[in-house]
Amino acid sequence: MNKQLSVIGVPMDLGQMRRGVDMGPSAIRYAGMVERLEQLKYEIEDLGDIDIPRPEPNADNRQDNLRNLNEIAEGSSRLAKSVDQVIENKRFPLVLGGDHSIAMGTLAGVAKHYDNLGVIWYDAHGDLNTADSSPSGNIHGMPLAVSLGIGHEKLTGIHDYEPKIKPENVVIIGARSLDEGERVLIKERGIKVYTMHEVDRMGMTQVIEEAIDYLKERTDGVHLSLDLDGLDPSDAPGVGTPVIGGLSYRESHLAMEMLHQSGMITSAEFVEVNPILDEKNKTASVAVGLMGSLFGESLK
Ligand code: HAR
Ligand code: MN
Ligand code: MN
Ligand code: MN
Repeated sequence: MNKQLSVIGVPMDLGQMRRGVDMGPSAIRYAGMVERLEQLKYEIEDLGDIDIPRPEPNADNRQDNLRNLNEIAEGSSRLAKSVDQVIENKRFPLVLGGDHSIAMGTLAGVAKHYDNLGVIWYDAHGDLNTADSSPSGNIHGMPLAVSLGIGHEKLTGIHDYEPKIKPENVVIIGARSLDEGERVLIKERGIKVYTMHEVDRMGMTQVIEEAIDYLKERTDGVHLSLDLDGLDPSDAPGVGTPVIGGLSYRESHLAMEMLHQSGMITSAEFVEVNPILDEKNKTASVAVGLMGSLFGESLK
């Protein structure tokens, strides 16, 4: 793994309705991220936080069932530039959210450096909605669709190219809350999904082994987009849209260790940590624990 990490915070809360997720980057840093990774002999540069535009207070600010469209597009484009530069500098981008809408910007900055970027989407949700299929108008439920080139052009065109990724290069893990339009898209585009049903039947070991084999064949880099709500709310309570029946801390920890051993992860983001909804920074600490495993901590 690239031993030079650049950390980018993205205090974005415009992709959903609960305030507080903009403090996610601070909470993760406060939970000891830098110290944890320095122990693993990484050289870490913290680039601070991306400046996110603020909409007019109390305005509904919705166009075409897309809340805060312009502000999110602008914030994402700033993030994309920063991530792009990090990779240009031959460093590993580690992005801290913020709600999951930031993945549009992260992937925009990452994907142009690869012919076939793979994506592991670790999440309770598919994030495959469009303005038409979205039950909420919340853009954090859309970033995977947008990155596939499906959605409003102000979003699909972030960083001036599209699509960012191909459906056959995506693996979703932990899904247990999929909207009807998302199910249709998954079938139509042939996206590989391990729902909680498959994780329960096969076990995380086999799920990750298969995901690694699948992506190894077809990709030249893999981005990990880890939404903390992929974990069960008992392990990660500080998220805006918790769904019971999720992945345990232990399963997630194992998944991260196996991904480390595969050596295939080339960029990562940890999103949806909301310290206001959290219990004593537990979810941020879980995020840092998972980073420890992803970047090579072991017991021996
Ligand atoms: N699918 C629902 C929607 O589009 C809920 C999405 C919740 N999304 C996240 N990101 N927390 O995974 O509104
Ligand atoms: Mn570049
Ligand atoms: Mn998500
Ligand atoms: Mn989610």
